[in-house]
Amino acid sequence: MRKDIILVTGALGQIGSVLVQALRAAHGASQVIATDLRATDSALDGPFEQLDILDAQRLHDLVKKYHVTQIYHLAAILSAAGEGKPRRTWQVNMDGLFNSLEVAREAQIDKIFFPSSIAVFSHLTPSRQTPQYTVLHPTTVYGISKAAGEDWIQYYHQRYGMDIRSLRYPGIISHQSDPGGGTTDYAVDIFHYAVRDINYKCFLKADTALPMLYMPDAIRATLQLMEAPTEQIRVRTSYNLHGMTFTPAEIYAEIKRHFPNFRIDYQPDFRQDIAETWPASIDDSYARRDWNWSPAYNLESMTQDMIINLKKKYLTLSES
Ligand code: NAD
Ligand code: AKB
Repeated sequence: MRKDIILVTGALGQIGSVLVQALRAAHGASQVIATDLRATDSALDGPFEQLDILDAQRLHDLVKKYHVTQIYHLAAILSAAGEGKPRRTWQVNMDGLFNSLEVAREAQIDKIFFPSSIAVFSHLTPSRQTPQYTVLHPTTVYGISKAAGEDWIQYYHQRYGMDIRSLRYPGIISHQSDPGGGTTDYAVDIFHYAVRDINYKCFLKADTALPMLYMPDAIRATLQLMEAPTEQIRVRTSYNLHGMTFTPAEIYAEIKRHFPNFRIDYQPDFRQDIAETWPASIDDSYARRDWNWSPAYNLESMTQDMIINLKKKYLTLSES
């Protein structure tokens, strides 16, 4: 069996920066090639290459140079940022996916990971316990690109026999990295305000319930999916994935247990309209059944862990 050499696109983003560390811990630092449109000035513990995912030739050259065997294609423009630049978002999200799929086909890459999102759903989708197979009709350019991407990866699997695996991530909450322009970003931002003792202006209404997942669970789900035997992967579009559901009022109440003086006020903007088209909770029974998915964190344990880690982070920053 050949040794895995993994190329990650969008590796400096909220998920990529944590996923690269996890992949390096599992496979060895030199086996994981981090790439991103942005250059990095931080000291990485392994190879990094600047890559615009729209540059198919450079992607091809990097795959050849490093003898890449797996691609984690994370580069994308997210829901809120995407509404400000719909054509660019379509181009990056769709052409970027095609470039990854085509290079993988030519180079006979073993496995590809493509993250989808709860953004594929809409106001026409059942909002509670949203089923795996249901009506989609997304309303953001980001959601449209992810829904189309899910169909394309299934097409490449059926037509070319390629092993492409995917998760519909909910909003991801992390202390290690900042979110990059999504509708669920408030659930990370709120912690940064709370630990610094600053009041928070929330861009969603108090009662807007959304599905969320804590980063350690997101990383574990991703690695578990990618390591599962091929015959266990029965969803070839994208697996529903769920961690927890809460509203801004509920996360505020949970944070207030740690910071009794913390204040929030609600100033909904265009992201409220996006959030209202997304489900409140997700039925992830296919993931549970096929590759034993089960989240470890709930609202209470995630909040506690976020606060411990962000307090440490700000303390270190203030000391440096
Ligand atoms: P992010 O916005 O934090 O990071 C995306 C990265 O892609 C950035 O580092 C950016 O520089 C890079 N990028 C943008 N355009 C590029 C281009 N042309 N070429 C190469 N790189 C480019 O996003 P994230 O939160 O880390 O999300 C990673 C993936 O997971 C995305 O595909 C996203 O749709 C998906 N996802 C994320 C969430 C979430 O809550 N974070 C939820 C669902 C799905
Ligand atoms: C966003 O809000 O755009 C992302 C997502 C759920 O895909 N966090």
